[in-house]
Amino acid sequence: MNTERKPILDVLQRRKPEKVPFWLMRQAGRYLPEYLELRAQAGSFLNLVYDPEKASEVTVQPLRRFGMDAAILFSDILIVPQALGQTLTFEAGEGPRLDPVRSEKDLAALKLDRVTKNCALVYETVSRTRQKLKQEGFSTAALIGFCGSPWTVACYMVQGSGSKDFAIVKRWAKEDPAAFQNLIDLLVDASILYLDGQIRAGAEVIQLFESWAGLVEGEDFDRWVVEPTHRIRQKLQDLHPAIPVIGFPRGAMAQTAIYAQRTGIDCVGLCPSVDPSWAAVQIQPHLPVQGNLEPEILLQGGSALDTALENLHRSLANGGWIFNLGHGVIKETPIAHIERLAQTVQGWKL
Ligand code: 1CP
Repeated sequence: MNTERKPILDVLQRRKPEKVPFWLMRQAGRYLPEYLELRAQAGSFLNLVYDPEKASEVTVQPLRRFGMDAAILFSDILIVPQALGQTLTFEAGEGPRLDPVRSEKDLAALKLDRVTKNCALVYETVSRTRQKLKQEGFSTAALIGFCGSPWTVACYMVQGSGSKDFAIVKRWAKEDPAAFQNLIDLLVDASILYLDGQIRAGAEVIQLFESWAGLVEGEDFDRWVVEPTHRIRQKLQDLHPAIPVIGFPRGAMAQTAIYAQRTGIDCVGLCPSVDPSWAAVQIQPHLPVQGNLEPEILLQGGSALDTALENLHRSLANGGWIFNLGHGVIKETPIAHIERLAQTVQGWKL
């Protein structure tokens, strides 16, 4: 029998953990020389994602240095559109490029029945990562699988790239909500298939990235953010009742409380703009939270980092809490700053 407890699962399943568990969004990545080496060997980001040996290595790398309580699968939210048949490339230094989906005809070219086959190498990465974590003695670290939430993935699919305001997708959702709903419905189904595959391969926690939650409000927030997330959560509950789901509605501000109440998720990720003392009162009595150190403060380090860590601890340590950043690690972040963070967080008593 495995008697070793995983602190992150303790928090998510509402048991008292022995410590404050921590991990960092984008913890695998370009601030680590060992990542850059494998990334160079792979030749491109997508080659790295679809190479299970290298991708599982990259997933475990940050734990070897810093001892996080979770590893997050090395992949990307745009793997789902690619698996549906949309063309995806990553231009060096420019981010993703997709052939945009803007009509019912474009939508008809996407096929749900390809998803499982096209994601087989990602599932292989998940199972290899579980093996590596076990072999290397990371017995209290959990493996997090993930996907982008439908609204956020639709933003990239329709725009065809990153954007500040995703004006084209917002216009489509306003002008022809019935057609846009078909894209969202397809992404709900594809996300369920993809996450089911990750869980069967060994993912123990799921995170849903809703990076563009802040672009919609009111009824639109309900229809395009809350409702699709709720459908994914419900179906995973039916299929895998023991697997907790973290939702990360970046930029949702006060709507974070609505998201936490109505989606059925088990924990809400807070972005840096959410005041932790607000979250302690509004969210933690109902749900554990994850977050939310400003990545720029980690980049800065020194006494600013120490003070920010202390403040977060004071605000959030009395409720369910997974320590994390409020967004991804910035690639210029010195390794010494992450070591300092890890040491501080690991030293906290509960
Ligand atoms: O080497 C490179 O140039 C690729 C850079 C890179 C990396 C390391 C991209 C391209 N994606 C990733 C990995 C990644 N992406 C992970 C791996 C696990 C980890 O966290 O360590 C995860 C969880 C993601 C999720 C992701 N991809 C999100 C959601 C989180 C967020 O940042 O808000 C989003 C929006 C993307 C899209 C994407 N992929 C890559 C880039 C540069 C972007 C952003 C594009 C943009 O909006 O401009």
